[in-house]
Amino acid sequence: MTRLIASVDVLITSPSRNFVTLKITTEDGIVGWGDATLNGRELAVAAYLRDHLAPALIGRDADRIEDTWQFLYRGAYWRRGPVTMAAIGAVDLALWDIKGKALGVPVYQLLGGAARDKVLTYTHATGWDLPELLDSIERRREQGFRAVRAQSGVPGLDKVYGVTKGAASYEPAGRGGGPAEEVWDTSAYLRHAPKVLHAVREHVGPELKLLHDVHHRLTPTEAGRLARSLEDVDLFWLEDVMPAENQKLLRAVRDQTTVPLAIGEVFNTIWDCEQLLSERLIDYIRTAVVHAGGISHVRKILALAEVYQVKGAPHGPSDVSPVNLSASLHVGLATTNFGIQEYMGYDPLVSEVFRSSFTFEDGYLHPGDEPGLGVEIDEEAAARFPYSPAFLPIARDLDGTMKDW
Ligand code: GCO
Ligand code: MG
Repeated sequence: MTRLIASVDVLITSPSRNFVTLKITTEDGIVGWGDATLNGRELAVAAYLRDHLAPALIGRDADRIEDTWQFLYRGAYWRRGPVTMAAIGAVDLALWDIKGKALGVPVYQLLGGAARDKVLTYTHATGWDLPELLDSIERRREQGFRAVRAQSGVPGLDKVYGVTKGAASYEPAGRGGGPAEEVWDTSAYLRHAPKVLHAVREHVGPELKLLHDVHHRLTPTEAGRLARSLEDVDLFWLEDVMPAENQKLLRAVRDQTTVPLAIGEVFNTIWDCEQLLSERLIDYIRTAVVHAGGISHVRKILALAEVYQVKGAPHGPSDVSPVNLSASLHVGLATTNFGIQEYMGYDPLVSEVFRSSFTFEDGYLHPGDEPGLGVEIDEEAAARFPYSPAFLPIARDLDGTMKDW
């Protein structure tokens, strides 16, 4: 029996921020949804899907997920890279959604069934100064979170990526015609961050899991120093201490500290992760499901990670859509070496467009038991929120040199 793909459509909608969504419809009327959002480069993925993949997908058998993945990956010849892999990931998600709906089961059942009852999650807490940060952490705890990523401002700097001043809500990409510029001072950060994280641990007590994201900014020497100064804080992880592509240099950090390290949100294939996993330079691999070729490919990354006792902890900020979050939760529920899922919640406008069946309770998420991925898109609502260009910021050193942000 074959279930042929009848149409492939790309929706771009902006309920509070831009999302690209793929819709695949089969000849027997099943609709599968995929997320294709790549923050700040949305239209590149939309064009890749619309102009290059859609024509080749029509008439193919929607049930052949693995074959379609290989067809798109190997067939492109120009492989890897975030745009290609997000586009393939979107198709993969939509096909898993279709298969679940066709069989009447949630996707996690197709992945071997639940390997745990619920998926541990962490969220973000930010504050420009310590009182604001502690306040933000308390609010997260009251919401039920058991794990919190803590980020603060740095004295002397005007802005720090991911840290909001006052009550402003978090949104990394700014609307407008180009990126906002931030000035960065590594010395000031290295003087300040350990004090803040020690004070946070003292305030919250031993139970709460604390995470911190360095966002690629340090050299191995600086990263080693920071990690050593944080040994007593008992971090759940220290994330992206260095630019993620400098893999062999991570050994220098690893040899100096027992703080668990997490890396990989900018990776998109198993080949990007291979050295970090096989040399066990990290404890958590952060590839987002959609950005790393979808469920089919991320399962392979996690299988490789399992060999080295590394856990999956997919990137899941509010700049990937509920379709991706849901896919991540199906993988999380069904994969033994899954550690934690990032979850920042969504602006209320997002739920006008994306009707999701995942649930949050007491610090854990569950994808729900709807057939497929469990997220439906209201296309009329989506049309009310047109795309508007947005850019991720850039950072410069005090002397004006471009810096990893
Ligand atoms: C995280 C990330 C995000 C990314 C953002 C880029 O750990 O959640 O570092 O804040 O920077 O998703 O679009
Ligand atoms: Mg990060």
